[in-house]
Amino acid sequence: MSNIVILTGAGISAESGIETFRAETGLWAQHRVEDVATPEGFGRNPDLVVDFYNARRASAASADPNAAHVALARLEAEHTGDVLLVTQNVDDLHERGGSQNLIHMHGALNSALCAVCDHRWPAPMVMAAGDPCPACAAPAARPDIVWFGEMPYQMERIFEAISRADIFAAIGTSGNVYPAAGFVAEAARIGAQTIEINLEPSAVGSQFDDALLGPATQTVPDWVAQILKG
Ligand code: BV8
Repeated sequence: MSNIVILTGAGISAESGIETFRAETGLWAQHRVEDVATPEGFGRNPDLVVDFYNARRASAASADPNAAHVALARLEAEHTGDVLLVTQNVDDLHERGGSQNLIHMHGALNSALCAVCDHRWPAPMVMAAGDPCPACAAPAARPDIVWFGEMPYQMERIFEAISRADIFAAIGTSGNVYPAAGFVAEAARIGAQTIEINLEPSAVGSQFDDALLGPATQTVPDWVAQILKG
């Protein structure tokens, strides 16, 4: 009975029509990271940042989970060992694809956060800078997103799961952003078998034992079927 930890990135949602970050036409080609994905950027121009996430919330709402999301939910449902899904993605396609044991380590578009009292509530489709917090009434609503320089969520729980992993898989992530890109090194250190599932090798591709190259809607169902066959 093997325990599995899976890390996903923007590539698993690409075939659902959601833009990735580092493709030529990707999100970071259209916006400066410093302006839309840092606390400093939010401080400088909260309207720009809130609008950036409003647009992404709308595109996620009009997208559907694809065969890769559904295959990971099947793995969680049918595999006899533990399956933990850690996503860097802020869309809700894993949930809508049926995954339950899931950590959004970089936050979620559907959640709002109070910058004053840390209260969280379901985000409206259109958030405005200065929206009042339902708990403390401060005009301090912000997207519940982990920006650069902020601590990703549930890191202890993630490292605890990696410490018990027999298999670590990274799917659709370019391996540019830390600490997520460092998970494979930790998995390898404790002796897990590591596999990278991507269109092409990532920045940390050389650290994986195995690779499955191709579009996630083909490679992920194949990989899940292989795991479930035992
Ligand atoms: C932190 C917000 C510290 C949400 C994002 C070393 C250690 C620790 C930190 C650092 C370090 N070195 C540098 C840092 C700082 C920084 C960092 O990593 N910088 C990088 C750029 C060098 N890290 C941080 O700031 C992190 N915080 O470390 O805090 C700390 C310590 C104490 C106290 C306080 C703080 C925070 C990182 C989170 C930042 N937030 N986004 C949002 O807007 O969405 S990052 C952003 O990039 C997204 O979250 C995204 O998920 C993430 C990674 O991108 P990918 O998902 O990989 O997407 P990408 O487009 O890059 O790649 C897509 C891949 O899919 C490609 O490989 C492609 O081939 C593949 N693909 C495409 N289509 C398909 C496909 N694969 C299969 N099928 C397809 N069809």
